[in-house]
Amino acid sequence: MINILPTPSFKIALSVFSLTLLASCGNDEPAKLSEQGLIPMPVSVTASDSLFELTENTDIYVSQGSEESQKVGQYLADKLNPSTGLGLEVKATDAAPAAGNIYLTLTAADTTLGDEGYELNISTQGVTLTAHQPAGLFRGIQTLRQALPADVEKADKQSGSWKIPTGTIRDFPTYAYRGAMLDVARHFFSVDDVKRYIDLIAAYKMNVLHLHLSDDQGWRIEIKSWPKLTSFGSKSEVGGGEGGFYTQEQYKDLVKYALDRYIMIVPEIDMPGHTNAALAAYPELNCNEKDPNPKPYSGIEVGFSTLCTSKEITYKFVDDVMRELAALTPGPYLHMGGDESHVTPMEDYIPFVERVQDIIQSHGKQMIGWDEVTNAKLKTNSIAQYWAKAEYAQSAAKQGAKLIMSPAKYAYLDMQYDSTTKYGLHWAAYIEIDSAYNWEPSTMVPGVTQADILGIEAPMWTETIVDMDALEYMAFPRLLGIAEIGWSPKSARNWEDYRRRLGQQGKRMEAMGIGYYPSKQIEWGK
Ligand code: TNX
Repeated sequence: MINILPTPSFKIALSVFSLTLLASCGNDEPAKLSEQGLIPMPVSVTASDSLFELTENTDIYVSQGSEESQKVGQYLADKLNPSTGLGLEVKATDAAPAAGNIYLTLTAADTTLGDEGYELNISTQGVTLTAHQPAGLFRGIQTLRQALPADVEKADKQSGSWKIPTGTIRDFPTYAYRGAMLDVARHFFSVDDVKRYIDLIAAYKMNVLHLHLSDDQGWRIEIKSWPKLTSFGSKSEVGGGEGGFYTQEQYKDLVKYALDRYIMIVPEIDMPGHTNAALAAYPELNCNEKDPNPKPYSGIEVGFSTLCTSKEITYKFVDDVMRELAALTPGPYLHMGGDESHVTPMEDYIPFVERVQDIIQSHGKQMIGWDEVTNAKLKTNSIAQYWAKAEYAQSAAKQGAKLIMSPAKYAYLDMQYDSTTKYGLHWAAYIEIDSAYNWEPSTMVPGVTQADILGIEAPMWTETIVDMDALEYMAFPRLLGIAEIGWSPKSARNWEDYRRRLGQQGKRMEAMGIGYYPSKQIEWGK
């Protein structure tokens, strides 16, 4: 429920406010907390009419003994210090600090906040952020960033004052799984690129990065027991570029970087289709080793390759790959793709998926697969990722397996905005800002209810996306809408209000250096 309560002193406050506006210089005076343009929209915002200002005396206090809270405090300091130049320090404390500070504290008592919920109290005396878990503190500091002037996101020192409107926000997510997917197989993205994407999705409270690590065009993760996957299979990509891969050390670094931001990485190895890179590296994985003997592929057709499902060596391969991936993955999920296996007969596809599911479980993980895997018998802890076919989503729900909702027509970030967009595809739809926002996971497919849905995900396929500029242009601003669909209650979402808030986010994205698509549907704030 959204709770925006004007106080009786609203009118007086408003006139004081307008006077201050006239007198201000540097950063604009902030709007009320309820008018800040927060995305995702919190569960409840109660605005009062004062301001709290960060000064040179402000520090960030965190509860003594919580190393994780300390790290969250440091993340906040690292975001605020470059632009404000205020030199906020992170200090441990066993009691609420004196007035004028920011206080991050955990409460054992308030379990209703869940793992990621938080309560943010901003008064003239300071800021108190309370959560049940450190992840909640991390989500809460993203809201605090958005309550500050947009210039706070800039990388170098800005002039102006750092005022935050007062009030209380109580907030927690609707869906447990709120993801972005990045295809690093069609075009390879470096460790630093992926880290930037992680920071950007973290700012909008997403908690999953799904990495599509293999496809026809390249294999991107070192597998020690099958070294040619990378020594041979990583050296290609769409358009003939040199490709690339992550060593296991680099991958572990990414996993840790994401975890420090309370984001889980879900690794995907696509099979039995989308496997040309593996088949070219290891001809024995083809049914007929010699004819055809696949070559590295740099086109964008799909559906022509398959692992040989009738050979035992295929399952040895899958077992080795999944074992090594499981060892690199602290989270519960391994994604086995399973999409568009057009040259695998259905009578071979079904037992293959079921056997891969067993292999994944034998390594202590749960399987995720694209919606076609519902042709097989799914375990109830397996997850189907809906992208195209309603009957597959219905089959998952009937089988008791949960769903991740990624409807291509609304959630695919590689779809063009309109026919003039310089990157992207349009096989599913042209997706303007309103269509990326105006869909509701729990009513999308008849027979699939909120209880069947683990969460949502916005995939970025990269056939036409060659670098970070293209990626950011396609992801932003649509990703903010998808993040809101995953986080905010259905009752708090409405296009006109979102449109206004997104307009305000424009200068914030600019300050973060995001080259977003300046859609004409939005009035972008100056
Ligand atoms: C379909 S969505 C695919 C991908 C392509 C994408 C391009 C899905 C599970 N498979 O292989 O990259 O379309 O939009």
